[in-house]
Amino acid sequence: MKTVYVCFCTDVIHDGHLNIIEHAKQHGKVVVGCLSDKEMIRCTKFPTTSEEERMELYRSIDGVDEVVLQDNMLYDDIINKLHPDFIVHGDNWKDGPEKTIRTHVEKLLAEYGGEIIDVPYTYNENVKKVDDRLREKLSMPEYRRKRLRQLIDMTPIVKTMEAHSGITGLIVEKTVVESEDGKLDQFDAMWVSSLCDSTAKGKPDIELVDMTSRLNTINDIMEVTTKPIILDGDTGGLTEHFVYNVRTLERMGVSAVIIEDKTGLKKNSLFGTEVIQTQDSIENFSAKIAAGKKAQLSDDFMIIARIESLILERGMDDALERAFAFTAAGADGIMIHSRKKDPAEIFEFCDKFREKDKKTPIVVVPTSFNQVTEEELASHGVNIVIYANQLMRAAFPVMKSTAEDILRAHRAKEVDSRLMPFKDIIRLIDEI
Ligand code: SPV
Ligand code: MG
Repeated sequence: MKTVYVCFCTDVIHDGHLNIIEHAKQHGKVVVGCLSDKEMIRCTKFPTTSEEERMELYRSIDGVDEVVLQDNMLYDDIINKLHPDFIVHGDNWKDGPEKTIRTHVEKLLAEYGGEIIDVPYTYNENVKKVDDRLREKLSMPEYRRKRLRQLIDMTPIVKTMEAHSGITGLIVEKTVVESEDGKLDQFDAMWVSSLCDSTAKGKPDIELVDMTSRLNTINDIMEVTTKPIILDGDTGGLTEHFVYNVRTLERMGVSAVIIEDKTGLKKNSLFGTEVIQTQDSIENFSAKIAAGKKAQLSDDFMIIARIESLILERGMDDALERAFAFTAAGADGIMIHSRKKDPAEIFEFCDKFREKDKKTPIVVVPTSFNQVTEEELASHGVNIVIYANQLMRAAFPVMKSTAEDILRAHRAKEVDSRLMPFKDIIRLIDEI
């Protein structure tokens, strides 16, 4: 009896999956692999059911003889263990990002004479409906909100990219690449930066763009994406206002708000001591955190305390004292910021914090110490890395030079080669 292997990475079974099993059955004993959470997050959609529930679901399909866990999206573990004679997959993996996985599998099978069977992908109304439903489910507040905490537990480091509009949200949502280890990779979460949200509106980053406007930006992003959102909440404003905003944010499905321990007119941290900035007292800021936590209704929402001691050159001891005080006041995480060119002080903070606190998530924003890798940060106990402004900063110079070149040429032909083709825009934006 030959062994036929099929990998599933879905929470819902539709006609397409059943069709694959039908094909697989004809070639021998059918073993279905359930792609592990960790790998599913990196290459496809976020799971809305547990590994155990998915395995149970696959076991219930007629024609499935055995279900195993697959812990490597490239199939190495499965191929080494099972030596399947055939691997059956929808032929959609012949193109697009998944092509790299198919090439890898083909190479592994060739070593012992195994074969790939590509089954024509099932495109019909039912399959589309199931896929759409799953996407919609992921965008619902209760799913989106808890996803950040789930990611902290499931991934070595939560890779977060800034989004300040629907279109930048779509880029964070949909960008998938083949990474160095040959696997696919994508961003886990989105940061709605005060700097980028303000800049997109042509305004300075001084809490001038009010919460109503920030909520509109979040809503634009939420309309077209499913990934979790971390809001840059500036100072959190007055405690009396912050408590209302916490309720609004959690109701919308935002996963976390990060508030910084500054008071008075807030200026961007990257100015450091070049401008006047006042740090809040430990007592006041702790009281703001505690009030926010008391107001919160769901268990999932996170209030993360951002410490500005290193930015304002108040020293490591002050940063650590604040970190422990804010955690004691109820903060669900600590963001430590620095504008040094190298990450030494960030590493020192993380190491010292982790000596006493092994669990509270640490967030960092490597804008100025940008040589640091995600792996290095994770090895110092960092849980969330935020690329806080790169999409905005990438777009601006190109838009400016395009405007200048059209002005100079008195026509648009000269800039055409650098523009995105219309059909790519259509592909990026889904139609219902
Ligand atoms: C932001 O993105 O608005 C931030 C991070 O607050 S920083 O600009 O580095 O202060
Ligand atoms: Mg900010």
